Amino acid sequence: MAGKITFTMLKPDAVEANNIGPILAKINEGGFRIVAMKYLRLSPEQAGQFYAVHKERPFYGELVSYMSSGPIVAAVLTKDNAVADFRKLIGATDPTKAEEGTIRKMFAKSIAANAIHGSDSDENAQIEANFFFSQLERF
Ligand code: IDP
Ligand code: MG
Repeated sequence: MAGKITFTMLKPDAVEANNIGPILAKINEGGFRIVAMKYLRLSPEQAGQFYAVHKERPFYGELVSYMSSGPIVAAVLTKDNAVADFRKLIGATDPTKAEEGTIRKMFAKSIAANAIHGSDSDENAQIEANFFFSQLERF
C-alpha cells in the first residue's frame, strides 16, 4: 500500500497573503491530519539545499531566492495514499493549469509563487520531513 505521510510547505506568497488558515482548512477537508508543523524563514543556503534536485533547472536561482524571501509554514501530513492524494489536492505546478477547487488554483500567484509544496514520492516525503523535523513519530 502507498505510504501514509507527505510533507508540505505553505510558501512565502501564501503566508504573506494571510492564507495560512484557509489553506490548512482545505488540507483538513481533504482528509489529512497535521502531525508536525512549524513557522520559519529559510536561509538561501537552506532553500538551496532543500531544492538541490532542481540545481540544473533554469529557474533554480529564482526559486531559491523566492523561497528564502519570507516566512513559510512547514508541515508533515498523514493520510492513506498521502503523496498522490496531496498532489491532487494542490493541483498543477502552474496555477493557470491547475484544476478548479485545488489549492494552487485558489491561492497561487504564479508558477514560482504557487502557494504550496507537496512531496512527489514516499521517499522524498521522508527526506523532506526529516529536513525540518528531527523527532517525528512513526506513523
Ligand atoms: P512541483 O512543486 O509542482 O513539484 P517542481 O517542478 O518540482 O514543481 O518545481 C518546484 C518549484 O519550482 C515549483 O513549485 C515552483 O515554485 C518552482 N518552479 C517550477 N517551474 C518553474 C518555472 O518554470 N519558473 C519559475 N519557477 C518554477
Ligand atoms: Mg516537485
